[in-house]
Amino acid sequence: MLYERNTKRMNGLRRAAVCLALALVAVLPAAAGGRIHERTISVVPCPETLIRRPGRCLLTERTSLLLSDRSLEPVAGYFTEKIARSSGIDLKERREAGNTLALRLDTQRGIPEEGYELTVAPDGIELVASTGAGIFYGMQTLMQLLPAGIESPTPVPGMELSIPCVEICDAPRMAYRGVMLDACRHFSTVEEIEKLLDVMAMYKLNKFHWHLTDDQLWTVEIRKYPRLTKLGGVRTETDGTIHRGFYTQRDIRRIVAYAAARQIDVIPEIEMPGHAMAAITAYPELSCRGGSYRVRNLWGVEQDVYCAGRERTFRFIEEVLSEIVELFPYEYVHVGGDECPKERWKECPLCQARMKQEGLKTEFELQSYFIRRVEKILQSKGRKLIGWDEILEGGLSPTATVMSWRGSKGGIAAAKAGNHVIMAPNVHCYLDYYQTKTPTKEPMAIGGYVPMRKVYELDPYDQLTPGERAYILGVQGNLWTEYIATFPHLKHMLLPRLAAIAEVGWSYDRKDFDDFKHRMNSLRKCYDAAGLNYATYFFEGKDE
Ligand code: TNX
Repeated sequence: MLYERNTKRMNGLRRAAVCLALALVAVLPAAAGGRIHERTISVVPCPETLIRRPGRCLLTERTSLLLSDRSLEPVAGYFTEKIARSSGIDLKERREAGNTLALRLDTQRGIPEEGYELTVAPDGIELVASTGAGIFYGMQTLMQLLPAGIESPTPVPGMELSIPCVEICDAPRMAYRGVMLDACRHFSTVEEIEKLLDVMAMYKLNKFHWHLTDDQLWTVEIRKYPRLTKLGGVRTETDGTIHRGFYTQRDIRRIVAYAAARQIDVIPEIEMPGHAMAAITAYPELSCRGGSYRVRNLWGVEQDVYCAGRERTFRFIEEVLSEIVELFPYEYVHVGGDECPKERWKECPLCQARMKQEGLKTEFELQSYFIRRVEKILQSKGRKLIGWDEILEGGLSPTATVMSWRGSKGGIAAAKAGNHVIMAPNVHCYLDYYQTKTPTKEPMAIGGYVPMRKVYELDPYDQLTPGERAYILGVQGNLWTEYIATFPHLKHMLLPRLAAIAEVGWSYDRKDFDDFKHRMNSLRKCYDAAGLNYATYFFEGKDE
């Protein structure tokens, strides 16, 4: 049954006025020395405006679910299943005497693409957005207004679905809010990745960057090159044990669909020209020297890389990317580009001949030639290229998107040059780094020190003019897995720091660490209810 209540159409101007009025009401206590948000209501990432209204709304078996549009059924289903699982309350589309939960698409109202307006009143809840994504995010907010038990995978006896009355106007500041997972150093199963996507969705993160190939493993099935996973998908560790794993194309499709149901795009990363040892082990003819290789079983980088002089290399890359773009129906493909040693190229007659022929003066320019050629391949398939900030060296293509990891310098330079940028500086965004000043009391990590506050302090717009800021697409947390061998450990590294990444991306201009801390303290109960492993340092004040 569709939603038929005769609601007033609100144009963009009127919406702006409502949001402004809400903002004024919400900000007033802050100006008087109070907090922007009422202490009892904790939403992360922080909404644009939130005001508390008197009273509460109770969802019960008699609550009618009203949808303005059939296209909202999958989004509604996602949440009704979740509500049913923990509370036993099965929200249905029906008309009885009870209150309502109304989800409405309205493209006339000027609500930004991922934004929403949520009104909780005693007689019902109204959620309006211009897209399904907006409805999804509004529902995620609603989940955080419910008791934490809503996150429980099993029924919570006697849980009342009571929600404080509020009016919320919300939209993200940044379009790209991501997490990267390295599947190569330690492999994650499909089920584990699905759990990661669930957590991302909770925080309105919308890009899953999947690091699928590296020196230590090739983890994506490519039909044309079966040895990539047969030989490149397995390594013998230094102690003789075997580490293996790869995703079949079916697995990939499953993850892509699972992510799509959570409004998450999946960005595959196929590393080149370095970090390619697993591929070269499978197909040594792609290297400068040929011969026989082994998938690397130490961390750090390998000297052998793809040969930039052979046409065979580019044919291989084109054929691999053809299958990749079929699997990942999104705008971007990440091609790595980081940490490529140039030693082999210096000694390789074919690479040197290529440099001469193309008029390239240094091996850095050869790397740039490599990436530009690959970018053309992607463009011919209608896709855009993302690379780590090393792609700046030797000359950056004007159309490439830079992911800044060696601090923010590369990203700042790229934005000033008019390139799009994703900020993932290691000093703020490396979730494989330690979380406290006493690493000996933490599980072993790669090094570094990135406590919650440090993540939260990331300023993706640092040193940029208002015009240059437009080139910053957003932010990303990176989970490299050299020292993360199990899924509980992975969650320990991810949570709660992921929440800080989300708040930087979604709520950039209203960040307030003390307020965030308070909200996180109350949302911690959601982790407990969901049975999620997380690091407790931040909650115990041990991370600063
Ligand atoms: C650098 S970040 C790397 C990765 C490592 C990571 C460890 C980047 C583009 N390259 O290969 O796993 O450091 O923190």
